[in-house]
Parts: sequence; structure tokens; C-alpha cells
Amino acid sequence: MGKEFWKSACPHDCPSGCSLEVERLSSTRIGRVRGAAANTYTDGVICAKVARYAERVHHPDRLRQPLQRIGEKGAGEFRPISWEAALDEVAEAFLRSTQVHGSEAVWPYHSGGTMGVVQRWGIDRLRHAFGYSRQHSTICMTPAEAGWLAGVGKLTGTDPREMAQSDLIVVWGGNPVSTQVNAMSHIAKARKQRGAKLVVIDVYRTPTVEAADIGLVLRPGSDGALALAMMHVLFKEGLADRDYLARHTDFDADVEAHLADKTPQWAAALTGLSEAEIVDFARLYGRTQRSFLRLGFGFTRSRNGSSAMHAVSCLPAVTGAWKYPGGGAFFISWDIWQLDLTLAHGLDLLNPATRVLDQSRIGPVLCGDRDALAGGPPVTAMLMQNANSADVAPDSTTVARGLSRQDLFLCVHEQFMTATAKYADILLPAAMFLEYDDIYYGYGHTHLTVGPRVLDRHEECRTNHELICQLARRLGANHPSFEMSAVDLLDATLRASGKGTWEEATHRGWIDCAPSFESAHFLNGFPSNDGRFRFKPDWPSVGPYHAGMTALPVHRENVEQAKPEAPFRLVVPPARSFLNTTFAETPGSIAREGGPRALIHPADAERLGIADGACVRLGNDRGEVRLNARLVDTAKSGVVIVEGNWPGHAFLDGKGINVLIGSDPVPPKGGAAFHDTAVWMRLD
Ligand SMILES: Nc1nc2c(c(=O)[nH]1)N[C@H]1C(S)=C(S)[C@@H](COP(=O)(O)OP(=O)(O)OC[C@H]3O[C@@H](n4cnc5c(=O)[nH]c(N)nc54)[C@H](O)[C@@H]3O)O[C@H]1N2
Ligand SMILES: Nc1nc2c(c(=O)[nH]1)N[C@H]1C(S)=C(S)[C@@H](COP(=O)(O)OP(=O)(O)OC[C@H]3O[C@@H](n4cnc5c(=O)[nH]c(N)nc54)[C@H](O)[C@@H]3O)O[C@H]1N2
Ligand code: SF4
Ligand SMILES: [Mo]
Repeated sequence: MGKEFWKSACPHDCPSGCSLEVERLSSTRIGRVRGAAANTYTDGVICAKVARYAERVHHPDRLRQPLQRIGEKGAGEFRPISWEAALDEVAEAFLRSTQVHGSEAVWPYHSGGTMGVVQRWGIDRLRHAFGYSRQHSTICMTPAEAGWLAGVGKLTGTDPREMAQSDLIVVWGGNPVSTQVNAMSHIAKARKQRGAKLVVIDVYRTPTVEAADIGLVLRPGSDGALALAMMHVLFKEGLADRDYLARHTDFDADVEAHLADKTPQWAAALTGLSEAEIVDFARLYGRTQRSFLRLGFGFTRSRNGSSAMHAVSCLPAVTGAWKYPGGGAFFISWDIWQLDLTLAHGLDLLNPATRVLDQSRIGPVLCGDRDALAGGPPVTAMLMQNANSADVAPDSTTVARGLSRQDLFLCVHEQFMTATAKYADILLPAAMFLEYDDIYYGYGHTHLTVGPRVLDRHEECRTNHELICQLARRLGANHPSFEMSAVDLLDATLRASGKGTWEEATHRGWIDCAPSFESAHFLNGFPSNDGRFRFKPDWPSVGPYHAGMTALPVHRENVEQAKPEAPFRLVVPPARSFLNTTFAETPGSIAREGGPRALIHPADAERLGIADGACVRLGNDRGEVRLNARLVDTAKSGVVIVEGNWPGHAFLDGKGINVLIGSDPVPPKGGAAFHDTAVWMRLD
């Protein structure tokens, strides 16, 4: 490595979790950013948007000083204020809320702006030290996680590097070309070296579908039906591994009988695939020992998403693919780290009786919905770090109403003037990852990645950790973690976890936490109560919203069905050049994405008299948005795709796409059904 490249790690909420090398031009300036070649997962590959990070870290619009609101909430009018005065304001507001309504009226809120062990979750120390409301972080992985836990039992699986040894890779409901590019380089190895086949299952022709040998484009929310029909074929054609089923799963005659009528014909009607497509895919899967399921989040962002994940996760248990190198399945590796987070996350301060609020339901919470408030007091003070809820949370009209409340004190710690930042009473400038130290969870692989500071802090920016410590001290906290630097905390965490020291970690750049082959393939048993994969999940033990869920692999019809007054199904997947709303401010990303577009099937457009480029309205009971149409035969007729979490102001009447999305929790554990929405559409 050239002298001028410094080791770092990408902090963003992306399963690739890349180890980086950053060209440091001076203590305040970077040049190129590239992937670390020596990290066996990153393998020298990163996405274009982070390769251009100089655009973001040196962006002229970065927040540079603390601000106090002078205009209406949401208007974005502020005046400068000193850090000392700003911290006093926040501390006073937290004390006032606590006096009037009790400590649960304060809600420290975080999301995935940075995924750092200290810089993201350090806010939990503040929360636990003062008994503030807790947060169930559901916005991203909960529906998928619940479905995976229901069968497998723990968030771990086949090492994704093993994809290079597979003969068949199935990317199910994910778009790695756009959302986790490294997965594609491991897939490419298997294709090149072994002639492996790639099957991709999505609801439109993403770049990943385009790259596949077989692309299956189905109706949104119908993946459970496809998985069940595949199992039907596997049993009917003798492609199930009965010995494996008996030894490692709870499979029995009830499950087999349940599958008897889940025929390809039945699934074809639900998925929109042909019977031949379903049968051919089932045979290919059943006849390949080294078959690897790479499961994405996308197909689980529906009201039946946890059930769908469970049904799909049954497939390698039917064929016994888990037994073979390059075989099995992988969603994420969230449960492999074995870090002792007592000090870094203040777990010794946690009072389990404190109420828990659902991150995805920030709208209903702030608007006083009794269920959402879990029977407790209203939320009257918030600190938000790493989050842009005004644009990313579901049901954004309700979110905006909540954030506008005159009796809510809101402190936002941000890097840019986001939609959420505009609602702040106090807006504090946040440092970027290149300006702080942390360790990150590479949850799409097996490494903890290490990101030591590369640059001095921009202007008056402070790190999340500094803000939390300074605020906690003002409020009178007494916990050693508030006196420690981020490096001290990381060093103590690594030592307590038996993973060496911070210095050793920075020297290497990552810590590989991969479980053994036997453990990753569950050869000595699944991490469930009885050591078996569960075809018959105990849904009540997975989450509270289990009403109507059956202890079998099923396809549920509980999606937002198209209906005469809302005949189209809307899917809102990520854009390649953004990361949620991050990078929506960088010129390179904006230029590549153009603007928000409704991708409409030509047959639907013709019926509605919509021409390419025309302005259309999409709407439902929750609201309306206006944007330009692009006519393209990419999804099934009746399905509209709007890529990218664009800020509201990029739309023609200032309202972003999440106005249309419901905030009801996905069964059984919660989360938002981003890709499960019925809408009407008309020419504007
Ligand atoms: N460039 C970029 N990268 C990102 C992000 C980003 O915004 N931009 N976001 C990051 C984050 S936070 C996450 S969680 C991950 C998400 O990464 P992914 O695992 O890729 O998940 P999603 O982005 O939700 O959706 C992926 C695909 O699922 C498809 N899909 C939607 N509904 C269905 C369905 O019912 N069935 C099937 N089979 N497919 C369906 C969508 O069309 C989309 O192509 O990506 C991360 N990486
Ligand atoms: N329409 C639609 N909506 C979606 C999704 C979708 O697919 N479609 N996906 C959903 C998913 S999977 C997710 S995970 C959520 C993501 O939602 P969020 O986690 O809120 O993600 P971002 O929109 O990227 O906002 C993160 C913010 O954190 C800030 N930030 C970054 N680093 C730091 C830091 O070190 N300190 C501080 N204080 N701030 C920092 C960034 O500037 C950015 O504004 O969005 C969800 N919303
Ligand atoms: S956003 Fe994802 S692909 Fe891009 S550098 Fe970060 S971890 Fe890697
Ligand atoms: Mo996410």
C-alpha cells in the first residue's frame, strides 16, 4: 500500500461493510478512496459513491456550526449559537420534560447514518443513564430477521465467501449490483471458475436481474408462494433429502401434507410466473448440492415478509444443501460478533422496565397514538443522531405533523440540512467517519471492520460520542464511559471481548469473526431450542403481532391488495447512487440518478393515457405525490417502481414517496412494509 493511503472502514448502513484505503492529502483533505485488497470479503472492490467520498466530506453545504431555530418548525431558518449555549438548551429541555412527564418523555433516537459500535449506539448510554425511552430499531431488518429466526434461530449462516465454491447462487429479493456490490464479485468467481449459475428473483428487471442466467420477475409479496411450490416439486420428484430432514429438522407428515396442494399451478396464479419457470427452477435447485441462497431484504418489506422469509429459508433444509461447501443460505451475520458491549452501550445502566418505542412508528408515537406510546407519557424531547426520519420513515405526513408539534423539543445532530434537520430547535454539526474512530459490523460478511480517524474535524463539528458525553455530564451522569474517549471505549470493548486491543485492530484493519464451517452450516445442530430447523415456527416467541400466523411454512395474503380505488402495487427500492437519503446531496450521485421517476408498464400507461416523461400523480388514503413517468417494461403490469429515497423537494410538489407508505407494524415483530402499498395513478 502506498504511503499516502490510510486504513479506514465504510460507516454506512450497507451489508458490504467495506474495508477502505483513503488517500490522505493533508490533515483536512482526502483524495481517492478504494477498497482494501487484503480484506478477503472487500477484495479491493467498493461502490462508486464511496469512491467519490471527497465530494461528501468536503461538500460546501456541510453543517459547520451549532444553530438555533428562528423560523417555523420545518422551515429551516436558524441563527448561529455557541456549543456551550446549545448544550445548555438541550440539557434544560431534557430536564424540563423529565420534571413534567417523567424520564420516558425523552426519546433519544438513532438510525443507521453511521453503523459504528460507539458512534451509533453510544446514545444508548445516555438513554439508560437517565431512564429515557428505549428504541426498538425496526426500520431495516426486523421483518427479515423475524422470518429467519423463526426457522434457523440465529442471524448467521454460510460464509458468503463460500459463494465462490457454489454451483448455483440464488439472489432472492435483493439487488446487490446496486446495494452491496461486493457480493457480486464473489458470485463472479463462482461463475468464472466453476460455471456456476446465477438466479435472481425480483419484482422488476434490476441490474442484478440483468446480470443473471435466470431472472424471475414476480408479483410483489408473492415469494412465499414460489418457495412453497418449489418444496412441493422437490418432494414430488424425490429431490428432498429425507435423511437430512429427519436428523436436523422438525419436518413431519403434517408439513408434507400441507405442501401437497401448493402446486406450481397454484403458485403461478399468485406469482405471475409460468408453471414451467417454477418447475425448472425447483429442479435446478433440487439437483444442485452446492446451492447458495443469498437472501436480500427487499422481499421481506411486505406485511407477509416474515412469513415469506421463513418459507424461503426452508428450501436448503429440504434439499440438505447446508451439508455442502458453498451450500446453504445467508441473510446477515448479526449474531456472530461476540462483543461485550456492557461499557460501550451502558448495558449495566439499563432498566428493563423502561418503555420501548418503535423506531418505524415515529409518526404515530409523536402524534400521541396510545398503542405507539406503549401506554406511557407523550414524547416531549428528542435527540436524533444518524437519522433522517422526515424522509425515510413510513407515513411521512404523520411524521411531519409529529415533528412540527410546538410542545416537542427536538435536537438534531447532522452533517447536512436534511428534511429532519429543518424541524430542529437546536441543530448541531456532526463529524464524518473520516474524522472519528470506530469499529463497524460488516453484517453482510464476517468481519468487524476498523476505522481509525483520518482527518481533523471539519470546522465546529463534533462526533456523536463527544456530544453524548458532553450532554450526559451536563445532566449529571456518573458512568466511566462518559469520561472515556472513543478509542478508550473501543480498546476496553475489544479487550473485554477477548479480541485483542484497539492498536492491534487498527494495524490489521479488521477482525474476522467467521464461525467454523461446522457451525456456519449447522452441522452440529441449529441454534434453536431443540437443535433443529423449524418448519413449524413458534411465532408467538418471535414477536407480539403473531395473530393469524400458522406454525407452518405459508404464503399469507395479508398484503395491501390492489383494489378498484387503488389498482396498482407500488415498490420503492433503493437507488444505486444513494444510500437511503445519504449522498442525495452529492453532485456525482444526483447527476447519475437524475430525479425521482415512476417506472410504469407501457400497457398500464397506455390505458391511462400517460406518455413517457409525463407528470403523474400516485396516491392512496395516506396522501399523494407528483413525479415524472418513465415507461418501461421492467415489472409486471399493475406494478409501479419508484427507486431511491429522494428528498421531498425533488418531487414536483415537495412531498416524498413515503407519504404513501403505511406505518402499521409487519407481523410478528414489527418493521415497515416499504414495498407493500396499493396506489391509484393518473396523468396530472
Ligand atoms: N446503493 C444503495 N445501497 C444500499 C442502500 C441504498 O439505499 N442504496 N441501502 C442500504 C440498506 S439500509 C439496506 S437495508 C440494503 C438493502 O438491500 P437489499 O437487500 O437489496 O434490499 P432492498 O433494497 O429492500 O430491495 C432489494 C430488491 O428487492 C426487490 N423487491 C421488492 N419487493 C419484492 C418482493 O416482493 N419480492 C422480491 N423477490 N423482490 C422484491 C426490490 O425491487 C429490490 O430490487 O442496502 C443497503 N445498500
Ligand atoms: N422509500 C423507502 N424508504 C426507506 C427504505 C426504502 O427502501 N424505500 N429503506 C428503509 C431502510 S432499509 C432504512 S435502513 C432506512 C434508513 O434511514 P436512515 O438510517 O435515517 O438513513 P439515511 O436516510 O441515510 O439518514 C442517515 C442520516 O445520518 C446522517 N449521518 C451519517 N453519519 C452520521 C454521523 O456520524 N453522525 C450523525 N449525527 N449523523 C450522521 C446522514 O447525514 C443522514 O442524514 O430508510 C428506510 N426507508
Ligand atoms: S456503501 Fe456499501 S459498497 Fe459502498 S463502500 Fe460502503 S460498504 Fe462498501
Ligand atoms: Mo436498511
